[in-house]
Amino acid sequence: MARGPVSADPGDEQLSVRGPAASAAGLPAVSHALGQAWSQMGVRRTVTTLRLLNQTSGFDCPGCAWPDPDHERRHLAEFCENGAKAVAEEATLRRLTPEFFATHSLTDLAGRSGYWLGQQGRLTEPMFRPAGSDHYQPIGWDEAFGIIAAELNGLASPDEAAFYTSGRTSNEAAFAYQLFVRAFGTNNLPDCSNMCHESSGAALVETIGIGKGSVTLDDLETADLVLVVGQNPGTNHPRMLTSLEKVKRNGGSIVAVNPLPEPSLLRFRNPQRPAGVLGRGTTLADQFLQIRLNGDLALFQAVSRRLLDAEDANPGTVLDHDFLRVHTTGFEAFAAHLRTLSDDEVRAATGLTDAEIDELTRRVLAAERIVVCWAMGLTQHANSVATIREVVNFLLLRGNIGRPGAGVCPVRGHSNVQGDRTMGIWEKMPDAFLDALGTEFAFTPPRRHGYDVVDTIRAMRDGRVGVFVGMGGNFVAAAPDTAVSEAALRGCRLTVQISTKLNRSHVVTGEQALILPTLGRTELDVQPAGPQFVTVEDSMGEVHASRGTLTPAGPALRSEVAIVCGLAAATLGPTTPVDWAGLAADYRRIRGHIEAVIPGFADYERRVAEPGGFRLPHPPRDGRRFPTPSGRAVLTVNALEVLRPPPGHLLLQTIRSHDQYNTTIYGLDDRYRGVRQGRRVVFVHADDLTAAGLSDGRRVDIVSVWADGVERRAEDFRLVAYPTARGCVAAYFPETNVLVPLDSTARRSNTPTSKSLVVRLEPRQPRPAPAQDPGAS
Ligand SMILES: Nc1nc2c(c(=O)[nH]1)N[C@H]1C(S)=C(S)[C@@H](COP(=O)(O)OP(=O)(O)OC[C@H]3O[C@@H](n4cnc5c(=O)[nH]c(N)nc54)[C@H](O)[C@@H]3O)O[C@H]1N2
Ligand SMILES: Nc1nc2c(c(=O)[nH]1)N[C@H]1C(S)=C(S)[C@@H](COP(=O)(O)OP(=O)(O)OC[C@H]3O[C@@H](n4cnc5c(=O)[nH]c(N)nc54)[C@H](O)[C@@H]3O)O[C@H]1N2
Ligand SMILES: [Mo]
Repeated sequence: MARGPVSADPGDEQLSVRGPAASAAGLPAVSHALGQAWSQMGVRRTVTTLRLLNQTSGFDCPGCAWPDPDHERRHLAEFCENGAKAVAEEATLRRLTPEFFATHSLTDLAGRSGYWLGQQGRLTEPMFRPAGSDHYQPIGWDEAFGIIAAELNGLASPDEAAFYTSGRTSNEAAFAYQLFVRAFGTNNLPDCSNMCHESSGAALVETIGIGKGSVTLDDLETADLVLVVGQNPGTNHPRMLTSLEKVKRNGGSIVAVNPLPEPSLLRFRNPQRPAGVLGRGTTLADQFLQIRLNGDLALFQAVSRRLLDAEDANPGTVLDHDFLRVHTTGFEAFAAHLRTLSDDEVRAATGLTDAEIDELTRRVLAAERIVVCWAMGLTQHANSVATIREVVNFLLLRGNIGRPGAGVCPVRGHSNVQGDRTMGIWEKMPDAFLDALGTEFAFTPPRRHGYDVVDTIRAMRDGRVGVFVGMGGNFVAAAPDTAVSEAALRGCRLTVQISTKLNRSHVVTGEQALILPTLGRTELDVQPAGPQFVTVEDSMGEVHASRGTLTPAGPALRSEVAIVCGLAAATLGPTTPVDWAGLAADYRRIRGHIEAVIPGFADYERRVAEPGGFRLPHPPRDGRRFPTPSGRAVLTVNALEVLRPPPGHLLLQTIRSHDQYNTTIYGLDDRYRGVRQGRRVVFVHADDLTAAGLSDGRRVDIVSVWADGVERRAEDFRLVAYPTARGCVAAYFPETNVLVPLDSTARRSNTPTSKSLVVRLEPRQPRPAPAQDPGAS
């Protein structure tokens, strides 16, 4: 039997720490995954559900966007511990009914932790919070759509509404959603990508002409050298470890670049193989570069500089001159700039020794084929776009883009975040897309760029946006500057959340608020034309079908597609040129429109029916064609800036624990980093603790300082002495989002700089002894 929901909100009285693990996965991962699944779903449902995960006839894992191996190579159990947790979270047997909202006021709920909110179970009925009320009450679907339609149509301009998307939304729902928003008249389509891989997209479009990664799973697994930079795959993309293990077995080597010695990167025990469950496992990283936060631009410049020097010493042996001549521009300026690189600045930025960088260079010179993988460690800094351009420079020098076994591999987060972009979820889609959309549906899409996440918060704060709709996600908890973001949302006239589970964004609301409960990936989706499937695109541009099989969490739930179409029909009224009811009745019609509007989807219905689906075109990968203005890949010149926190300050990165999915907290442990039963910890190098006169176990406030002069404070964290890079500390988000200034964003991509905040640690006064029981005297 499944346990009931958590009743009390746990504190961290049980918190214990014991340092990083020696390896990742193995038997503890298997038992941990099953334990979590059983407690949410019971034994029978666990077995039937997990059997269908990532199989060609089942549903796509709602966890990360890591691709599935092809049809023939798929294991019977193609899932990982954290995928199982993501499924259990959705397929839980716990239910949240209208009675729950009658019992718990909004004031009560706003005092609960995100963990507690999520543990209450699946949302089952549409709920409405009328203006002035402290409770949600049940409401019918039509009435709910009517309220939203009236508010939207009452705005002075369509640009006074914003429509957020998180990256789990299917292609079909995302396409219908952006069509509705544009037919309504705005491009205000912020999405989680604005806080995630936006920097990757910006840098890659500029340099190689397309914002997506250029490698397939085969390329990765057959590379001679894989750099895993700013990424913690053991927790966030566990199935990637299987591919990294194959790299090793194929004779390749792996270099991890990270301020933290993430156990999974160092040693992996594959739970899909008997030897991995019980044995010592595979050593993954051949070299671990413990870089300082934000040191990567300097590192890539230093290696590229060494490649230029090696070429000078032995002309014609190091660079791929043919490739550079035929396929790139900008080499001369790039090379001239690197000749001025200062070794002292490189050392200061990276914290690495010359010998370490020399060793990496030797590995690079010995490798015919190189792949660079990265995630949030590269994308959430002020200069992230420049850093990723520098990664591209490094790869271009030896022709490592657009041939087998080589390329760029930005590892995406949410399972369909890449597909949502392909479908048009972006505040600044190119004209070609808008033209095609307008032609297909006989209307004129708005051209003015919309608001991204940060601009949406600014607009809500300043009263320029009054209606907020969230298609999934947890906007207010994921966003930076919690105090500012919460006030911004509370200032809206109406906030709407289309979601599966309760979270902070349902309890920090506008004057009026709606909860529209939706089906998840795992659930059967039956529409008038019969059972439906949806499609998703993984991190490597492969599109495939996902079919839910479980009975929906409640009879009132609607699919995301049905909700969007209902909302659109109510808002746009009889003049809309789109047959919304028809689209919701049969998703093949939506796919027909996608095929007409978006390149690469020809013969969609047939190709997606093939086991494993199909791959979208990628000109650099497919034929070394670079769709930039010049038709060539672009080498760029990027300034090296070294972050030097003032005396007494450190750099803070905000990261994920092993027991969370972004703002969804599965549990209170971070097994690989040795933390149990608590999340308010800050990892600090022992020497930094000593230098500051602090010690392991002390409680501190983390205070961030920034150009706006505002001091932001996250209260009461336990210091943990940890082998992180000197001067670089780490703590979990979303608790630390209070520290991220709204206006501190990456240049060009506007992504919050949540991996390099300047902070100081202020000791708290020891807690006073508990007051005497007044009844005792
Ligand atoms: N189980 C689980 N899976 C997930 C998620 C989840 O929360 N839970 N989230 C999903 C999403 S949306 C995303 S975007 C991905 C996130 O996947 P990751 O990017 O792996 O997630 P983070 O926890 O942010 O980890 C960032 C890593 O980069 C390192 N790092 C930080 N700053 C720097 C730097 O300046 N340089 C270098 N070289 N390294 C740095 C950190 O030490 C850490 O190892 O995972 C996806 N998958
Ligand atoms: N400080 C700091 N902040 C960060 C980050 C960081 O590293 N540091 N990372 C950023 C990143 S990379 C990202 S991607 C964002 C994540 O931002 P979001 O995507 O907004 O947040 P999630 O926590 O993934 O959203 C979880 C919620 O989605 C809903 N949900 C789950 N499944 C479904 C579904 O199938 N359909 C619908 N409609 N709803 C569903 C549930 O209600 C659940 O509570 O956070 C960003 N914020
Ligand atoms: Mo993400």
